[in-house]
Amino acid sequence: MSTPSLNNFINHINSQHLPAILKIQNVLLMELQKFAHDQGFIQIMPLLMSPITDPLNHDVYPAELQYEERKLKLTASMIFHKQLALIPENINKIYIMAPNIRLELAKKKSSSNHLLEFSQFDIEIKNANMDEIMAFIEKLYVHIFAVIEKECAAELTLLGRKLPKMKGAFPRYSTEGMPLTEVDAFCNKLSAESPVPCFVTNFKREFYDKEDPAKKGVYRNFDLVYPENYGEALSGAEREYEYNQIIRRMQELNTNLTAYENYLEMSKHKLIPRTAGCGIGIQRLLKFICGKPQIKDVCLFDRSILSEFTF
Ligand code: ASN
Repeated sequence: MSTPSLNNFINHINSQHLPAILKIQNVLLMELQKFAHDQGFIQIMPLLMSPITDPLNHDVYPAELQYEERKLKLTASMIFHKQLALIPENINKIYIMAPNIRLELAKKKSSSNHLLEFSQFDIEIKNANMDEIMAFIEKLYVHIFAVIEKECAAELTLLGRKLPKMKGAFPRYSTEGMPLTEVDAFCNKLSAESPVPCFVTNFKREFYDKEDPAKKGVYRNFDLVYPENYGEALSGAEREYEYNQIIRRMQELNTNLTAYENYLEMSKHKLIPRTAGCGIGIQRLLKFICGKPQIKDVCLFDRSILSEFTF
């Protein structure tokens, strides 16, 4: 072939490991949805554009479309739509297979765990607290790992992967009292040294993660960190839903309130329900299951940072 980029693509698409990864991905996607369905969750369709999307806790290049007179943002996460989807009576638990676009600054992020375009298995539960979400995750991981171990034994052998044991009751660590500058290093150390996934709680980040009403500066949110140096798996939280608190949190973070006009109006009229939820990075989970070093190794089409975008 004439270009290195095409050669790389052809080698990747013909690699022996790829069909095994795709088979595992297939079982993973089915089981995530089946598990949520069996627990009474309702599946919601994802959206790709909206006047508002997740402001994120880090800088990315803007991802917007112009449609007629309007500017619409490409979905960075379904966070606000998850809250709104829980407004109807009798809709209490939802999940979404949600594609997200995040145009990461190439200099700032390690490319081994970041994609510019990825998908989350996003869940949200009405009137839940973060302990209920963490308990759901523990059960989900135990289930997924058991099914994949059983149904994908041949593929795991081909990949040379022995799955770590998932027993649930993942250890929990709080960053309360820890200087902000030490939190990343703490999570990295856990990922390197813990034999099992760990929850880390209390991150200062986006305005929609709830601040503990009893302890200012402490947040009712969490990440799950994978062992074996696989890093961050997911993030989740109880959400802010009360108008005064949302405004205060937005102002603290210098958020431009104009874009959020409709959202703020809804909260002013007490129409945003109290919810908690999380989003699991699907490709990161697949990478961990398959024991691959780079996130692009588990993607049919490379969308990693510095991708050549061959196709
Ligand atoms: N999906 C995440 C959550 O539910 C938010 C995110 O992706 N930033 O908390």
